[in-house]
Parts: sequence; C-alpha cells; structure tokens
Amino acid sequence: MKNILFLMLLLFTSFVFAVDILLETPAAPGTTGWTNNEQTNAGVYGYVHGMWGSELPYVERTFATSGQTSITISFRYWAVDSWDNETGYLNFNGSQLWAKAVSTYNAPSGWDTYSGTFPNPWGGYKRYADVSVTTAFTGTSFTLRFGATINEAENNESWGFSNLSISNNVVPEPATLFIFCIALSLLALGKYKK
Ligand SMILES: [Ca+2]
Ligand SMILES: [Ca+2]
Ligand SMILES: [Ca+2]
Repeated sequence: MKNILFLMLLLFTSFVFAVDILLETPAAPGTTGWTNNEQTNAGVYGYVHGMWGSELPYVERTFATSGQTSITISFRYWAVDSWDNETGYLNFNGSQLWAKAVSTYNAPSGWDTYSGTFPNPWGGYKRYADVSVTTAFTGTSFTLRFGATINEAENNESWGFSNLSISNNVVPEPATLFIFCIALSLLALGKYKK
C-alpha cells in the first residue's frame, strides 16, 4: 500500500501537460496575425513566413495563454545569401530568447544548409537553424518578435522562419494533485480490501 502511494506521488509530481497554442508545418500555409503576413511557397520544402530583406527588420504577433509555468517555441529560422556579420533573433516580450549570427557572408558560417530548391536570389547559402527554446512565463499574453539585423535588400540577403509551434506547459496545482492522490488511494484501498 505504501509502495502504491509512493508511486502515485512520484507520477503526479512529475506530471506536466503541454498544450499547443500554435502548430504549423511547412506542408500548409502558416497562420496570419503577424505585423507582416508575407509567405513564400518554396516548393518541395513548403511554406515559409517571409522571405524579407532589410526593408522589414522584424515581425511581431501577440498570443493569449493562461495557467502555464513556461512556454516552448520551436521553429526553423532561415538566413539566406550574403549575410555579413548580421544576426537573426527571437524576442519574447522584448527580451532576447534566441539569436544566431552569420560571420562570413559566403560560407555556412556555423549554420545548417539546405540543398533543395529555396529562394536565394543572390545564389548564396540557404542557411537554417532548427531551434527549440523554453522560457518561464506565468502571464496571460506574450508578444513574439522574429527579426534580423541585415542591412541589404532581399536580392542580397534575406530572412524568414517556418515550422513554428508554440506550446504552454501546465503543471497541475498542488491542491489538485493532493485530491487526485487521495481519490486514487481510496480507490486502491477499496480494491485491496476485497
Ligand atoms: Ca519578400
Ligand atoms: Ca550582404
Ligand atoms: Ca549586410
């Protein structure tokens, strides 16, 4: 009996629900609601938010959420063509959550590179990074800003993002866990008595 209780406590204290706020895949057009909703159909790869040159340094969107302890954001960030000492980034409520720079304009420069068809008008590297970041957050709305510090037009260097998913991670409240444990203990007790 003590073993069962211990097991249940262990199970419930490690329990975290992940609830999708947004779930996109490249196979379908991404959702709108950004400060700029341009999307590109890259063909076999699928849909990308962007691509943008220096004419659009960032896009923002605000999401509603509740009851969570943290938020997880996963995406592919694209840094295409002749970026030269410039940085792609994601801000969460004004704070930088992720950033990655390209130091050498005509090299992968520490990024993964895509070999399939993808818009690269300058004919340079199709760099990307698959990113997943989690940040503690208990509020009810947050604003994401995807951006790039590039300073030339889209035919020279460009940025975008794809495959975006956002989830909030909900840990059940201790009071709820306690009631669960009591209820299950009573059930288990009843079963063992027979
Ligand atoms: Ca464009
Ligand atoms: Ca350049
Ligand atoms: Ca540049």
